[in-house]
Amino acid sequence: MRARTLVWGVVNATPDSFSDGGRHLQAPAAVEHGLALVAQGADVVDVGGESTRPGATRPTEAEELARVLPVVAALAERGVVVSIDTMRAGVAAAALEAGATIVNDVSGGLADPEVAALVAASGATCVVGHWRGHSAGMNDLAVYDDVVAEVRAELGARLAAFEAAGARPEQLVADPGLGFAKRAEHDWALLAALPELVGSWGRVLVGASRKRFLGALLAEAGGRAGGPSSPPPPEQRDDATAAVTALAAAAGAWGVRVHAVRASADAVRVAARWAEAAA
Ligand code: PMM
Repeated sequence: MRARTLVWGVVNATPDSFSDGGRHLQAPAAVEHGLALVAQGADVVDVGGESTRPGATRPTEAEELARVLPVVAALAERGVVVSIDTMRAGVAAAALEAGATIVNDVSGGLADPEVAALVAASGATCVVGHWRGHSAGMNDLAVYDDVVAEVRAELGARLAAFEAAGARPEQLVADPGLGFAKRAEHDWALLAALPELVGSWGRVLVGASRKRFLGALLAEAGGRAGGPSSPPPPEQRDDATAAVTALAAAAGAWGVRVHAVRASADAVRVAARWAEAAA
């Protein structure tokens, strides 16, 4: 039987995160939020200190470390499986030292080439994302003739670079990078190709939670009775996110990364039971 899709809960330890408005800026509040996500069914808690919101400016490495390390250490201490969401090898190394066991690099090692060597040396699981450039300019890079073919080729090259640096294929998880240098039509095309991506890479993580393409969908005229005519705010995109989770799980996703855990935790269990009955 295929393993159940894992649910990653997001803890954004950033002052400018679009999705939680910086409510978890203080380490104790972020830790409490992470523990609450585990209680709601998260298998992994993903801690990040750099907002990747389109147009966001980057924190210094020292700022990023100060935001994430206390949160990573406290959650790991409580037995939580912690992932560090960072594009910096220095931050990833310190987080692994503090008890994280997974590195989540949305840039797939492009922002900092040292990440691949660190992953190889540490043996940690690593999410390798498809990415074309930092948030400040990424919308200009959302140009594709065939988004699925280009993401497959570009992300395939990043996975190969990790292996060339010494990482074992079993350590790596591929992520198509929804919203990273992608417009809504690109995100939908990649989701539609998920079975094919899973066929190629085995372990695929999907990060659709609260993203712009879901806001745009919900704002479409006739999208839903009584629905909004402009994109609803991020925290009103959680039902649509849970729908993506169910479909991603049915398509064989290894994991989903979400802000609101409970509905997705239920959705992956429904999908697993459904698959079991169909087997
Ligand atoms: N998206 C964001 C941040 N980290 N990590 C992975 N692996 N995949 C994603 O799609 C992803 C990510 C941006 O969303 P947020 O600011 O709401 O956390």
